[in-house]
Amino acid sequence: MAQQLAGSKTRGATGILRVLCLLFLCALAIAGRAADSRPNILLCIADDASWWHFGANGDTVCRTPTFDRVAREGVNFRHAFCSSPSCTPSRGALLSGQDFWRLEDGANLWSRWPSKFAVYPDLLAKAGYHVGLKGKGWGPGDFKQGGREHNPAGPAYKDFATFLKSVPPGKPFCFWFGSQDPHRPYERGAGVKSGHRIEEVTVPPFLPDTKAVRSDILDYYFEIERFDRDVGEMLKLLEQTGQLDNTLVVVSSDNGFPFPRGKATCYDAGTRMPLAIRWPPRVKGGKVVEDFVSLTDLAPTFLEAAALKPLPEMTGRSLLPLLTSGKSDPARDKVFFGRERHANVRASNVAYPIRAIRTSQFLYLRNFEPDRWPAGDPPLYGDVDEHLSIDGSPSKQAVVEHGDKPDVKRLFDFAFGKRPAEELYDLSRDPWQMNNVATESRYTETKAKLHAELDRYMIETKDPRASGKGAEFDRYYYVNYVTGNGAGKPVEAAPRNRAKP
Ligand SMILES: [Ca+2]
Repeated sequence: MAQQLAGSKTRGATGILRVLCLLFLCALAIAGRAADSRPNILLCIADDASWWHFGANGDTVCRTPTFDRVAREGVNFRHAFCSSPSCTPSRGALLSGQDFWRLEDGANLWSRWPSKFAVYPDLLAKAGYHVGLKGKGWGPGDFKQGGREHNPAGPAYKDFATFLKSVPPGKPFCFWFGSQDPHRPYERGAGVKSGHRIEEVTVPPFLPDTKAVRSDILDYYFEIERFDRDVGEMLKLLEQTGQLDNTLVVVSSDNGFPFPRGKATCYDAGTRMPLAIRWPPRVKGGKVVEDFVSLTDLAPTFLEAAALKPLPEMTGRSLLPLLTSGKSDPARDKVFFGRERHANVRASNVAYPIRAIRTSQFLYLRNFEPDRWPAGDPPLYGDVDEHLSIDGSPSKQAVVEHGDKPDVKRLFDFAFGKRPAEELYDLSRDPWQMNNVATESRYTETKAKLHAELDRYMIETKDPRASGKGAEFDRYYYVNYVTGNGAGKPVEAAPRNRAKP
């Protein structure tokens, strides 16, 4: 009897165990299905490409069929801006979803990444995503001094195919493809060799229209086309493995083209970014969005797409409502950006600090240190193409070497001359932002309004420049081991920055 009872108890316990096991497996299956339904996230980011130079944005010379496809089958943003027109702070802002001026060391080029700032790839990894990086992630700079083992954009993989093979079954992935195109240096004449003709090029009015400049622009196009082909290969892989449609694909850039008055400036050529997003299950294709968005909006977008909540410290706002509803958001009528230190190109390694607000009609800039040289100290003016400051790019040479000629002098001043404390451009009359109307009385009211809006936003987002602490940015360490104004030596850091963080 006792044995029968014991037997029945054992059988009872076994039955309960079986039920528990079944429940556990069901829970796992449900969790697995939930994980399956989350989208993969693929960010493809060019290095130094401006908004204009993509087919879907109106360029008739540069061939970008992949970008055009993503734009056509998804959403093309016509007013997307980086947080700062410089690789490191732009990428840091994108990864953290915060305005670059909130990132301490990370606000500068060749800086250290402070590990206290959360980045979306880590948050997605914690939520079960398989995360990887190919190419240029956050940087240039040093993330190891901040305590990280791998780049904030993800652990590095040889290529996308290798990464895809490493994704565990049932797990969504998050991948960052950071091309080094179209960053300088260029192979001279590559654009012409690839079949382009220099007569085809439209030279923006802030550059001299010479053969050398045209050829330089074609070399830049050659590299954008290579970036576009690389992205095309990745999409093909996703298509072949049946994963394309459940992948949120983003194609963009980190800052504008590396030409005078482009990269490292807060004019549109430095800050206006290509941005196309494709995600068929949630986003109807063929849409063009005019709302103003920032690349800081991407991190909260990715988190929301993965059913996570954006962090409270993120100043960017998810683009999902715009993407899924197709309705314009009246609050997205402006965007803010700026810059601190780009290359080490001024005495004492100081920055050229700018903060800016861009609306559909106006660009308003505040230059906090107008006595400094915006593009770097003469004679090198090295901020435009920092590690080429010795020989310079053909376009920079065209401006610098002929700066004493009357027709080029104006362009030289635009690119390298000192600037007043305030600049205001009326884009309805001046799309290339070459006629500063800040001192014209008819714009007094507009200027005051934009000034106040910029102030308000800087205070709200705790910009050190808003509370008189802007000099902090100049004291952050400059991890420069490529060049620095041609010196090629690490720059001495301020004493408090010499210690390990
Ligand atoms: Ca860049």
